[in-house]
Amino acid sequence: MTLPNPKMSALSRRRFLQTAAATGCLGLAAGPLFPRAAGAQTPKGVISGSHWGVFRAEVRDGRAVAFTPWEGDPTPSKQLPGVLDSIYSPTRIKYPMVRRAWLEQGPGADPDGRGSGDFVRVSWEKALDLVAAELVRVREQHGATAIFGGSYGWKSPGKLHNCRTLLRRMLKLNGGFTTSSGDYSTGAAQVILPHVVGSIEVYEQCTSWQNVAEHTELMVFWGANPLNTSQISWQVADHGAFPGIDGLKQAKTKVICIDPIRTETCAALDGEWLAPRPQTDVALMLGIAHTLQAEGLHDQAFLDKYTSGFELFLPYLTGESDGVPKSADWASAICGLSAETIRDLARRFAGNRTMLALGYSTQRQHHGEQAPWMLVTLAAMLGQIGLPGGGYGLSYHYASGGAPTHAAPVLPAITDSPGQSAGGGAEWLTGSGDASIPVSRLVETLQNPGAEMDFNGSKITLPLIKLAYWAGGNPFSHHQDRNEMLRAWRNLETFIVHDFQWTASARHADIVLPATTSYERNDIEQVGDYAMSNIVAMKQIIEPQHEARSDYDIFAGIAERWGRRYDFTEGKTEMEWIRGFYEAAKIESRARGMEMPVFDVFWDSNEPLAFPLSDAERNFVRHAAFRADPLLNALGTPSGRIEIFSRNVEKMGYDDCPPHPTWMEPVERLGGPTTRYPLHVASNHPIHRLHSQLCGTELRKLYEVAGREPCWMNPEDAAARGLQDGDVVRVFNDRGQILAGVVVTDVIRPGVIRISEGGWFDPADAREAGSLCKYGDVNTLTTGIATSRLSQGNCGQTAMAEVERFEGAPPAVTVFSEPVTG
Ligand SMILES: Nc1nc2c(c(=O)[nH]1)N[C@H]1C(S)=C(S)[C@@H](COP(=O)(O)OP(=O)(O)OC[C@H]3O[C@@H](n4cnc5c(=O)[nH]c(N)nc54)[C@H](O)[C@@H]3O)O[C@H]1N2
Ligand SMILES: Nc1nc2c(c(=O)[nH]1)N[C@H]1C(S)=C(S)[C@@H](COP(=O)(O)OP(=O)(O)OC[C@H]3O[C@@H](n4cnc5c(=O)[nH]c(N)nc54)[C@H](O)[C@@H]3O)O[C@H]1N2
Ligand SMILES: [Mo]
Repeated sequence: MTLPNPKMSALSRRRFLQTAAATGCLGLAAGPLFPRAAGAQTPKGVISGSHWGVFRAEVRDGRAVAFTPWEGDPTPSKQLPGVLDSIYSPTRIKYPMVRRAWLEQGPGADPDGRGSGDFVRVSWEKALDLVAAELVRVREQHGATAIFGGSYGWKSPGKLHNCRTLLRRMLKLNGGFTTSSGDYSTGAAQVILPHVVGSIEVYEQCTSWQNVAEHTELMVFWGANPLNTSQISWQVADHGAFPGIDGLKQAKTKVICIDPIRTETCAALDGEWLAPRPQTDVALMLGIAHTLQAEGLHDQAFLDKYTSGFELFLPYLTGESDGVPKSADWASAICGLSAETIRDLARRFAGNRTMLALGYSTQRQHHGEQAPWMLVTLAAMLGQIGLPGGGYGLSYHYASGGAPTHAAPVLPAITDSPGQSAGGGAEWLTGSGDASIPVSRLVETLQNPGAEMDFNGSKITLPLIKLAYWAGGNPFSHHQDRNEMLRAWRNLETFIVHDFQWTASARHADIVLPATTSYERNDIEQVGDYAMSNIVAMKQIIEPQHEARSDYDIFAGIAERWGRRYDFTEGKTEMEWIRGFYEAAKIESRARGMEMPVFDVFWDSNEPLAFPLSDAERNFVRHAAFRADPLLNALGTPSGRIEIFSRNVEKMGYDDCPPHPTWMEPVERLGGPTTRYPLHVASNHPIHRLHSQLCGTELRKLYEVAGREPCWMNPEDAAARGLQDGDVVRVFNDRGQILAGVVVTDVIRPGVIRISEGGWFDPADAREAGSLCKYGDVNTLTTGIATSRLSQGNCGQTAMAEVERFEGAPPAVTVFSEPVTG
């Protein structure tokens, strides 16, 4: 079965089994699971949920007027007002639209004209006829794999209206599609870490925040900023990381932040700020490891008992194998921290109970496999993995990892295999012989159909793609090297997009279908990707706006044109699906001694349904079981241990991913030997957005500078270019050029600028790849190369550029209004 939630379902299922066992033993009582006492006054508003958390919506005259955070949310996201605004923003797509050239001349017509905004409004009947017929045409002419249905992205949560799953469900009825594997978040880490620790690790539960507050003496946030990135979750956010951070503050835990930016987390915890050159973390880690070994501070007993291959890594560390000792002095020359600082870090890591909390940016870079591998190696040398408050955690910054897991059942979800949920699907529906590519390699695929690509020990033949279909993602935001992408996109005959916003992807589509927001339909979801604290009704708040339809209805309409509507819907209504998911969870729950209320009581209560938390979970320690018994609880690696040297990776023979953690120069970096541009571009995750989501809302007023995306600069770099706060600048390199607005600040390291990912791509001339982006899409500057042949991940954090004042009157930003339509 394809798991509907690529990020969390593996975790949820495994953790469920563990918590089920734990609470079963404790015999947690059944009983009323609603937090509010009977008779207490219920706050006003319809309960619903989103990536930003649970909230109540007030509606006046059919219009949503306020989203108020749920009282159970410890730290509501400041982005919530933008979520409300997104329903009514001027960027809302109102009607089905077709690009004029495509409509008049057919698929593939004038591909350079994509993005110039010449759309024709059509009826829903016409739009669905066109899509249904085009999918059949492409399948018949080129085979089903010529349809790309990867559709990666941060679609809204909800067990039913999962537009990515629904898209695949529909495409399967047409005989299949090419899909994608992995994600843009942890593309490198999730492929290398199974070789190292036997699981993807990046989405696994961390040692609980409470345990950390109690036991950790030194907390290291290494390229991790939970106070920003925990605002959102893949499911409905619980925001459990915020009380977690508070706990550290109260415990007065010593904090070190290794980051080119003095982050919110660093400021709030009064952390010590160390700012090495970006993309040099592996060298820094090696310098620390070398010091540990040279000074006998490493834990040989731990290495002997729990790891394999340290003796094969050691000659590299000492320089015996290549003549280059990876000493603190060596590391210092690369990363820019002093050798004394590096040695001091080694001594402090070893002398304290230390937790290494790594974010994802250090692996979203060229050779991004190495940083997580080396961090695990460093933690293994420190010997604290599996001890309270020690070791490493790879999701303290993501979706509130570290917030303990409640004894909740797993809510089932709609699957991409029609018929399956009704009890076993027909084999021809599921076995469609689909092709699959690593998620960030679509541009390469469009340019090189038939070519072979290495991927994690196997060879993939890149399929010929003629049609791409996206629902719930924004590739013209998330993919790197925008101009190369524009050129590759010309090989597509048809690009279809569902969205509710006129994103750059919608603007570059041939057929645009207006989707509802979550707030215009009913759904159900779990609260907290890790916490699983509640099940919440995501209730419909208002009627669909303009002509918007839910993705579900759109796909059902397409299937209907093939005479397959019933196969898609299984004859169920929206509420029947939701009720079915709930009932299944109720049965699972009962098996664990908990009685959930009947569905109608839950739905009508207008309250999230809370689940209990055991003391064992509250005190969860990652890898404690492995430490207690490494034979019984062996890791899923060939040796059952932490693999500092991997025979499997060795067998693959990739020159860009050797069999032990290794420092390799990225294609470009600050201070790099062959790098042409002087400034590193940090494309952090935005403070006031979820990627590109909400960029079209009033929240932009909080951060835009002269109407553009902000570009943070150190005073030194600004002065060297005669720039001041508020200046409009051109940021450029060989790949592209964008406008941005200067923010001079000393919270950023000299030599680094920050332009957050997700700014809407707004080309001055859409017909010309390479033209100026007027608003500030940072992916116009980043490199599209892969991390390595092992994982083929994206390198969103690999970019060098120059900044200069923009002379003359800057062109008006046009991306935040509807395109010109006929
Ligand atoms: N340079 C650089 N690039 C990066 C990153 C970086 O750090 N640096 N980060 C990467 C990462 S980690 C990620 S996850 C990606 C994110 O990339 P995306 O997930 O593609 O970005 P979003 O802006 O969240 O796009 C989601 C889109 O889905 C739409 N949507 C939401 N709900 C629905 C729905 O119910 N139906 C339909 N039809 N549409 C819906 C939204 O309006 C929005 O346009 O970006 C990646 N790109
Ligand atoms: N507000 C908000 N929260 C989000 C998201 C969002 O769009 N907005 N997106 C969500 C998603 S999908 C994901 S995958 C996660 C992403 O989570 P991350 O990938 O961890 O987030 P980033 O902001 O890319 O980077 C985290 C920190 O790494 C630092 N950094 C950048 N390059 C380097 C480097 O080379 N070395 C070191 N040591 N530090 C470096 C940055 O300055 C930043 O403070 O966030 C999630 N949370
Ligand atoms: Mo992500």
